[in-house]
Amino acid sequence: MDPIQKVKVLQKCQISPPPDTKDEELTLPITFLDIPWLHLYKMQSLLLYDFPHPKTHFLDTIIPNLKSSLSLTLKHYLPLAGNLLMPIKTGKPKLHYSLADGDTFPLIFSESAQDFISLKGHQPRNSNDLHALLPVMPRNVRTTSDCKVIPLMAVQVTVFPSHGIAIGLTTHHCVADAKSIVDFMNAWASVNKLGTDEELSYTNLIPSFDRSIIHDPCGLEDTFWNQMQDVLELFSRFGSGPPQFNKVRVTFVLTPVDIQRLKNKVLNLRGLGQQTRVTTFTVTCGYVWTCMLKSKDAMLEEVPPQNDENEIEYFSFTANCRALLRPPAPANYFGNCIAPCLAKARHGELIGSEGFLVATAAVGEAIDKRVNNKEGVLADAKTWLTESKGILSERLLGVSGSPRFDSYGVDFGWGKPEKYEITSIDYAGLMSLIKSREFEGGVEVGLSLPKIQMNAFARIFEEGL
Ligand code: H5L
Repeated sequence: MDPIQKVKVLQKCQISPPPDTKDEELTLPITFLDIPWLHLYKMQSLLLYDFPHPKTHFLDTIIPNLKSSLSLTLKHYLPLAGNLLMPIKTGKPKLHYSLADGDTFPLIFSESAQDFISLKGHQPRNSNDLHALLPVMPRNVRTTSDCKVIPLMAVQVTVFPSHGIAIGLTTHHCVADAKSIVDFMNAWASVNKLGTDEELSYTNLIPSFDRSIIHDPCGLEDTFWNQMQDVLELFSRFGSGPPQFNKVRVTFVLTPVDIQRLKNKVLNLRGLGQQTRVTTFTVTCGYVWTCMLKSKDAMLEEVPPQNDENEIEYFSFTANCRALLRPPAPANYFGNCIAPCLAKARHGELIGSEGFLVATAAVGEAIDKRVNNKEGVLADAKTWLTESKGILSERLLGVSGSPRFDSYGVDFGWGKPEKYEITSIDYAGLMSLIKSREFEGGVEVGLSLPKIQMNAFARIFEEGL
């Protein structure tokens, strides 16, 4: 496999909110909903745009516009210019922005000679090729006498002269979930396109940082702190450490027709009176989960051991719980407001003739348990983390992203992105799931797998549709 491609760095900038920003300082406590994500410091995504202009246009117009629009957007998204303050001995971590401390947002501009047309495609691509387009965020910016100062976000904008622009983000998950990050990108893009932040207030893209709406009457904060050690290894895998290279990435598109076909299959397979949640999300996840397990088995040179059939396989994802809290959090709540969900079933059942039904039903049950809990979404929150204790990562597939968010709406004035990739799926057993660029009601599934397994997966996936 080739090494990571190189880019030429053109400029390294530090962007500050504009001088007329009202707050010179902002501190936000870490809530219990942030705690599970405190160790995922390398969430990464990439937006690719067609840009049929020479490099001079990028240098003279695009760079100055992106700098001033980012500054104007940070006025509303101050925590992203700040840091996570992680106490070394005692005390609680917090998010903190301070003008006096000189807090700024890192923005890098670079140039690449890679083949842009190939990078933006769906076909198998070397996973290494995308990583040069993502900013490396230092683990700590500095250490003070009592805490580590940990950066929260960095952006790299790369020009492919006469072909394209890539915007790569590296984000610490403790500051925001996917909904908040997609809102921020839509806000920045809107300010860049229109040259003003005045329109933001009409679009629900002005974030709310009000932590008082996250009630914790049952002491979940203490519970989560105590339980985190037990699941640290598993949770940290999904966005820390080095990416596992020697992989290929492929995007699989499910059109509304494919999705309807999958829904019909479940409806035909399930018994009369059997209640299975049949939605785009459940059938897509159920289908990819079973194809993934079959592709793993297809790579085994020998017949798997008998008891493999009885091993429990797990499928993890999250539910947006803004509307589910009592009282609900606003849709523009900026931070983490997601609840982990875990589906499980026996290996033998999942790869059997009714495996797709079993998988879809298990995903649906995990949603019902959390989202439709009559006692409220937080009713069983004490078990959210311990549910995952002891799970082997080889038996776990997770989801990053969501088709509910407008990833392809991020228009900086150059049209909608040609491609949106969640690149952090290279770190662990993850699939990405976003709404389709081309098909209203369709989805894009991103996978990063060793080449032999990807070939097996692609064959099984196509045959089963
Ligand atoms: N639009 C359209 N239809 C809707 C909508 C909507 N907004 N809402 C409900 N519906 C209708 C549809 O008819 C649905 O049916 P169908 O899908 O078949 O058309 C139906 O209602 C059911 O939808 P539902 O949402 O109630 O149920 P689902 O589809 O079974 O989904 C689930 C359940 C719990 C998953 C869903 O409700 C949900 O919460 N989704 C959001 C999950 C979420 O927030 N995920 C993100 C986690 S954080 C970075 C790189 C990566 C990341 C971060 C970075 C990644 C972070 C994360 O992944 O750089 O910083």
